[in-house]
Parts: sequence; C-alpha cells; structure tokens
Amino acid sequence: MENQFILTEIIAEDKIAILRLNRPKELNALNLELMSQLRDSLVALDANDEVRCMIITGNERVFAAGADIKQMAGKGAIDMLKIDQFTTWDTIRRVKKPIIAAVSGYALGGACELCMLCDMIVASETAQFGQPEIKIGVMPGAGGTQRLLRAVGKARAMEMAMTGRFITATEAYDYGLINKIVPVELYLSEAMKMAKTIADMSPLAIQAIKESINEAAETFLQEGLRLERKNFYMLFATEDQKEGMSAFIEKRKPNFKGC
Ligand code: DAK
Repeated sequence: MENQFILTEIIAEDKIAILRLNRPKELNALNLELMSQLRDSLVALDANDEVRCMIITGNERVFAAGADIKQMAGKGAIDMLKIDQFTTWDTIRRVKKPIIAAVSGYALGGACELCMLCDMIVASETAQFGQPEIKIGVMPGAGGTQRLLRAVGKARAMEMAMTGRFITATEAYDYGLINKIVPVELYLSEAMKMAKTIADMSPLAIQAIKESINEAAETFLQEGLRLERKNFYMLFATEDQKEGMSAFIEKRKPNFKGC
C-alpha cells in the first residue's frame, strides 16, 4: 500500500512510464500523501535508466479536482506555512526527464497547475481546465497565477482566476495551454505515442532542451511563485476561506463577507 495513490506502469520496450493518480472516489483530489507519492515516484523514475519519458494521467472522468479541500478546510495560515508543500512541487519541477500530462475530464486548481508543471499536455475532448480557487475563498497557490499567465496571457489568466470558469479542451487548445485534443478513447495512447517519439531521441539532448526552455520560461518565475504562495497562505487567515471551503463540503452557496 506504499503507493496506493499513484499506480506506476513501466513500458520497458518503449522506455516510458505511466503514473496514474488513483483516488477515484475523491475525484483524485491531491492530498498531501498523493503529492508526496507522486514526487517520490517521479524522482525514482528520473533516476531509472529504463525510462526516458513519463506520463501523468488520471481516469476518463477526471484528471484531478485540485488540492484536497477537506484536508485544507480547517487550516490556518500558520498551519499552511508549516506544512509548506512547495518543496514537493519544486522537486517535481526539477525532474530532468520530460513529463506529459494526459488529461480527460476535470483538471482543476492544483491539478491544472500540475499539468502546467508538466512539459506537454494531451487532452481528451471532455477535458476541462480551471482555477476555481476563488469560489472557495482563496486563490491559486502553485503556479496558477504565474504559469497560467505565461501560457494563456494576462486577460485570460485574469478571467480564469477571477471567475473560476472552467475552459473546454477546445478553448485550452486555442489559448495555447495544451498540445493536442483527441477523442476520449485515444487520449492516453496519443500521449504514449508522443512519449515514445521523445524516448527514441537522444536523452541528453531532450534533457538539455527541457532545461533550456524552462530556463527561458521561468526567468522571474521563482519570485512570482514566492509571492503567489505567500498570498495563498495568507488567505487562510481569512473567514472567507473558512466559509468558502465549508460551503463546498456542506454543498451550499458560500456567503463571502470580505474578512
Ligand atoms: N477536494 C476534496 N474533495 C473533493 C474535491 C476536492 N478538490 N473535489 C471533489 N471532491 C469530492 C466531493 O466532495 C465529493 O465527495 P462526496 O460528497 O461524495 O463525499 C466527490 O469528490 C464527488 O464530487 P462532486 O459530487 O462535487 O462531483 P460533481 O461531478 O458534482 O462536481 C467538480 C465535480 C470537480 C466540478 C466539483 O467536485 C468541484 O468543484 N470540486 C472542487 C474543485 C476545486 O475547487 N478545486 C480547487 C481546490 S484548491 C499549493 C499546492 C496546491 C494548491 C495550492 C497551493 N502549494 C504548493 C502552495 C492547490 C489548491 C487547490 O487546488
């Protein structure tokens, strides 16, 4: 049961690995344990000579519905600072081998941010991306104001983060957030095809490309991420965060008071 939330399959002949997020009843909500297991699995595969490209996926209904709201709901700002998950996310960011997100259904909040931490995104026609944190009284905290801005531009990032609207696969493709849209039954095989193409290339050249493109995309990003994280944790000092997350759990409309 060590990795119950991440199911890993290595396809040795193709030199690729598939990591499946596995909390289906909770719509793959990214709790702390799942994120730690994902980090550990990716780090192990990064060091595994049999593997040259990784795919992170969920299931047909959902990639993941974001961080686990039930785990966060009662936390205050200091609790969040003490837990600080940023090192987990930063470790994933530093994985040298390419990572493809294969997305069907919802990729929301931290899951949309996880997709953006990956290097490429293959989506099914049913995929929906969003940063709905505003609806539960907080804000994106793991790149959703930083990488999203870089991926889709200011106006679209503002709209997505301020209204929480989910965008369709077609919109995500038009915005430049994702690489491909394919029918639902093909999203994983299409990602595997892409992974295999990459795995057949020189692994050193692939890693150099990943490092170089990320360097260009991420200059000034770290400062932005620090500010975003500070603000995200700070919001756990508000009543609106308690109200927003309780309302989600109690399945009612939140009443935000601005305090
Ligand atoms: N957390 C916990 N449980 C969740 C969940 C979530 N994010 N999303 C869904 N669930 C649970 C529901 O509570 C429900 O549980 P039961 O009632 O059956 O016990 C079950 O999954 C099925 O969900 P629904 O009944 O709601 O299913 P629907 O099809 O009606 O709706 C939905 C699907 C995805 C539209 C809806 O569930 C939804 O809106 N979910 C919440 C989406 C959301 O707000 N996500 C953002 C969460 S905040 C950071 C790292 C990460 C983050 C921040 C910082 N650092 C490193 C600093 C990330 C933050 C977030 O992602």
